[in-house]
Amino acid sequence: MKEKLHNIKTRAERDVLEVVDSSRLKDVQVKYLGKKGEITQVLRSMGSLSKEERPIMGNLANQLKVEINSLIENRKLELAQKEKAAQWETEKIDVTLPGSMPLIGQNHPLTLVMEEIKEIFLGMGFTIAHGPEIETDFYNFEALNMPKEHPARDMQDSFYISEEIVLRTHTSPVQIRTMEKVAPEVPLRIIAPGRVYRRDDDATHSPMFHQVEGLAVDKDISMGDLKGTLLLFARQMFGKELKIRLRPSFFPFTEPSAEVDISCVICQGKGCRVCSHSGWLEVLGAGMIHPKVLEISGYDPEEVTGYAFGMGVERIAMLKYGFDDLRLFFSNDLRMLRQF
Ligand code: 2NL
Repeated sequence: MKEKLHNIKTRAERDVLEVVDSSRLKDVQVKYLGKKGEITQVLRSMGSLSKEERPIMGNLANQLKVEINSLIENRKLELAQKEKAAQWETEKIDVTLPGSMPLIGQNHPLTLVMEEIKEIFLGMGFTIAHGPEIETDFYNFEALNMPKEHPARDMQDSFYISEEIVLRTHTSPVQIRTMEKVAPEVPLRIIAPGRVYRRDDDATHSPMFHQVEGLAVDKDISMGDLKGTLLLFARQMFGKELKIRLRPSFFPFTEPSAEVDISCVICQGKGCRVCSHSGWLEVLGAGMIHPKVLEISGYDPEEVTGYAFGMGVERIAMLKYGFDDLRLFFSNDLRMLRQF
């Protein structure tokens, strides 16, 4: 039996050393120390020994059991270390590699221009007014002196939700709503920036675009106040030396009405391709608020007067940044957006 134990010891030592994967150590443990393992069987067969031999062999077998157990435990630690080292090798991080830059967003050029326009008018004492983008026929057309069959409605072909509900075609309804709220109090000076919608789609028209309208209502507001305000605006927006001119025009909601030009920002009025060799660029529409519009908004046109103006933000941004196609603003092209 002594020999048998010796033989078990030799094989167990070899088996433990041959294991290279810690999950296989369990097999060795079962083979020698398990319920049906070799040592267990030896211990069970003690019955066949003499009284004198039994404790000696029992002792030797138990000792061997402890030895094999510690062989397995040591091997287990050794393999765990090796496996950890191998894992470190494959998952090694090179801390000297350059990091990956997080994508940092920036304002859209239209947002920048919109902010700039707002800042200029805030600086002149205007406040900012907002209103719904889905409007009633009354606020979008009727209150602006454009009754149902008025031909001016054709120029603002609209998106109708129902017969009485439209996507606003300008931000004028915001101004009507504000006047209704404030009237008959004066002075009133507001701008109404925001998205507007028209059934148009080509290189210079988008079905959604941005407008800033503005108005002032007070006793004795004149066309001179309008011209002075717009000159200050144009000079802050495009340059100190710039000139403006007003040409007669027509809008149903202003009387008299004017188109407002600025001297060409490209050629300073000498004439170039951008201004079609005229020296002037059209940037705004404006006029004195029609008495009917004042009246429907709650003001007495005998007591107060007012001017109003409107501009397309895309048009201003195209001139400021030299864009030739308005669709660039809405195509989400990072090559363009990253330049701002
Ligand atoms: C343009 C022309 C304009 C107005 C807008 C306005 C608003 C009220 C009363 C009277 Cl509540 N007028 N707005 C007046 C003249 C011109 O816009 O070319 N916009 C892009």
